[in-house]
Amino acid sequence: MNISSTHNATMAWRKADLDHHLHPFTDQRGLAETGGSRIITKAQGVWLIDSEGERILDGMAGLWCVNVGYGREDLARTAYEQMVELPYYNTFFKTATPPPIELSEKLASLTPAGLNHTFFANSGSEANDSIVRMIRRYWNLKGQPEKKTIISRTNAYHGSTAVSASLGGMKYMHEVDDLPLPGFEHIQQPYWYREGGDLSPEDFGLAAARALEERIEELGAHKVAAFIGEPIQGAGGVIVPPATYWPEIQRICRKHDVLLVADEVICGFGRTGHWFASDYFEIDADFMPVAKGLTSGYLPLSAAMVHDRVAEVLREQGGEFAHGFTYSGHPVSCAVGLKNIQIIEQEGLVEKVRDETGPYLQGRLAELNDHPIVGEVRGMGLVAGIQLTADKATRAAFEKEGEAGGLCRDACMKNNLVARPVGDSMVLSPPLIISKAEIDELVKRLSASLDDAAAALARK
Ligand code: PXG
Repeated sequence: MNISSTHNATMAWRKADLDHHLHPFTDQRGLAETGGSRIITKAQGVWLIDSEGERILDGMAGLWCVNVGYGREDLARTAYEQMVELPYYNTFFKTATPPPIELSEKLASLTPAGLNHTFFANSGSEANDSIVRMIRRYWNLKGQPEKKTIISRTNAYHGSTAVSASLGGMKYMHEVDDLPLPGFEHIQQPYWYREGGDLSPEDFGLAAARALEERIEELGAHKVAAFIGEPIQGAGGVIVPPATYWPEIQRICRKHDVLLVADEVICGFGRTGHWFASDYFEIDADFMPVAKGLTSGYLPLSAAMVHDRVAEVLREQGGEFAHGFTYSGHPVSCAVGLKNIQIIEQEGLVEKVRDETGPYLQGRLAELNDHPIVGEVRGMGLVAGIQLTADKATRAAFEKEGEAGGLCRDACMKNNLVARPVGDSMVLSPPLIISKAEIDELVKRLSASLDDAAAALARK
């Protein structure tokens, strides 16, 4: 196609998109007013290509998911071959197909000790909905039907269905349709930079964890079913809890007989330089939802991992668990998941992130600490948050929350870098195959975008 015909195609797609396509998490009128969507047509490695032929560095791996990078023909071949062999069969009525069986066996060996049972779904939200149903079922079977409340944190993200958004602690999501549903409570998040005040990070980590114990005691432990948390909050702004946080949460859950859910939808499959962040934080979870990096986003698939101690009750005493989806254990998604894990293993991507590219990215980003509007760089492996601040000494927020992040995002877009603002933090989560040279390019573009954002703020 020549330049004008590619441009005409872009305009036609944009118009049809605006006329007919309702986007997730999007102000549709605002989208129209700013000229419509950027149309991504191709991708290779860490690079996206749009319908105008621009090359964009994807610092977010799609939505935190394309761990093995774009353009993997072996994943496409696996999907093709499985579709030809057996495109679909269900796992409901005493049948199974080989891919979900093999993938569940593989996941049992990869995930932390005891998480040996998999329930498949299609998204992180569905995995979390399924876990809520299993938690409620578990306590019913244990003869404690009053134990139903689930405690989460403010600014947590666990999905977008009515139940998973209730688990989440995003106020602006709750405001959409009067969530959370009854039975979901939220405590403080372990966000030292914004909420730690004068406490050291370690003391604040303990205090934030003890908010769980206080809430359990307020509600009565006999009413509290479970606690859910992302080991590192992703969509909330890449919030890495102080080292004191998770051991204390673990202690409190065990003491009060409260089940623990570690939401690894973002952290899983090498993102932090470990197979799971639970390995690093030594979280001994009863449930662990995974999605995203499970297939590197090539096909939708999620898994609710269930610990032996819970599965035993559900399996031995439960009878039929009346829950499931048409596509639970979809053979094509599961075959792609297996192949994706094989790629991560064969290419040593987890070790590469842990020993090479993770420390390299974190080190290069730490240089941005000197930037006038950067308050803190935090992260682990290939996930990072760059906290913007109006005052480095007092850690003060900008007057208009989100303005600095928005300006920085716009500058990143102009500089052909995908980085996401969360309030006034910029977050990054590039594909795990990113090279050191590409990390240099990413940091160069981000640094230029921070300059642009600081200049725009100064003009205001
Ligand atoms: N748990 C966590 C920790 C997540 O990050 C979900 C569950 C839900 O997964 P599904 O597959 O239902 O989307 C997520 C998803 C963002 C963004 O902009 C983050 C997510 C999804 C969409 C956008 O940061 N996380």
